Amino acid sequence: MIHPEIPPNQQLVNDHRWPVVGEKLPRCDHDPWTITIAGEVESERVVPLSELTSMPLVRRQIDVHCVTRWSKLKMSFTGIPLLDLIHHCDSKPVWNASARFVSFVARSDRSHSTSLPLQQVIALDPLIAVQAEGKPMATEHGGPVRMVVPGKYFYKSVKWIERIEFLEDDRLGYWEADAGYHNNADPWREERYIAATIGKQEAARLIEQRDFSGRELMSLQAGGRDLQQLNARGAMLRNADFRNANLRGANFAHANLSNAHLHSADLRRADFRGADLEGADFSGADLRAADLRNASLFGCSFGVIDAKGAVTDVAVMDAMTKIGRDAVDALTSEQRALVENQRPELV
Ligand SMILES: Nc1nc2c(c(=O)[nH]1)N[C@H]1C(S)=C(S)[C@@H](COP(=O)(O)O)O[C@H]1N2
Ligand SMILES: [Mo]
Repeated sequence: MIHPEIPPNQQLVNDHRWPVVGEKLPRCDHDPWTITIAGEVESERVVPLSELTSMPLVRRQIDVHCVTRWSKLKMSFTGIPLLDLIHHCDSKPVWNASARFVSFVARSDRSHSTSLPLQQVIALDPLIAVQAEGKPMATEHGGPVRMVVPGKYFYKSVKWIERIEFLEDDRLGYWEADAGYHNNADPWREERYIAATIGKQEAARLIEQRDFSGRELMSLQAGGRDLQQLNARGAMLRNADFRNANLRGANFAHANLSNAHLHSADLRRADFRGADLEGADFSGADLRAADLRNASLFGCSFGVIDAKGAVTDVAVMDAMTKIGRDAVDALTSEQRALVENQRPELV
């Protein structure tokens, strides 16, 4: 269904589900949790979590939109508005005139981070959240304390926040620098990814050779191509375009096809075992005898459902199509029904 409050090409996740995306745990560290306000500020401040939670807490309803096409509307988060925290001691802002960006850094093994322009921080008024849906934030969702930034794809909301740094120049975050995620991340403008990582000529050569294994090919344009028996094992093909392509017998095992466009592709006997298919579009595709075991399917589409609920372009499956039961449960109820009607083998 299309809802006016859902940004383009997002779908609502089933009621009680909240997918875990990205890192699952904070860094193992026994020091008491603190949040450091640093960088272009008058003086660095280290705020213990206990001090933070003794400040007045607010409860807000915030719509969550993940770049892999799932949304959860009106989630209830409780915490301290970041702007309150940074005005906490003195009444004037703590940052220096030179500050133009804010970097949010996690207490995690890869020191995961993301950033926002200071003006957007002021406009969006992010929450430093300690509870979700009235319960303490679960560890895998960023507990004890995470950022929740309204109005952006959820990758701008860092889990396990421990450092908030004011910067003169932007410092790209983990997904933005390494995975080609769009730095502005506005879901209403579908700012998901930056452009392809390789040029047209190199793409043409790889398509000719039909070997993408292990390569980084984000946003590759391969619509309508003959790629029968393609070897794309372990390839990074986020946001790749394979619409109407012939991919019979292709090997996509362990590939990353999140948000890939596979509309009307011929995927008979294709191997997607262990692939990341979050947000991929399979509507109109031929998935007979395809193997999707151990693939993750959050936000996947297997048919087009219009505003009135009418269904078109349903992907074709048969009794030889293999697909994980858990993965099917993660689909929206409408998408799940489309899959179940095709009677694939649920394993
Ligand atoms: N520390 C940390 N924060 C993170 C990530 C991550 O990998 N590490 N992933 C981001 C992404 S892409 C999303 S969609 C959300 C997911 O939050 P959730 O797992 O609570 O749904 O966290 C964001 N914050
Ligand atoms: Mo995400």
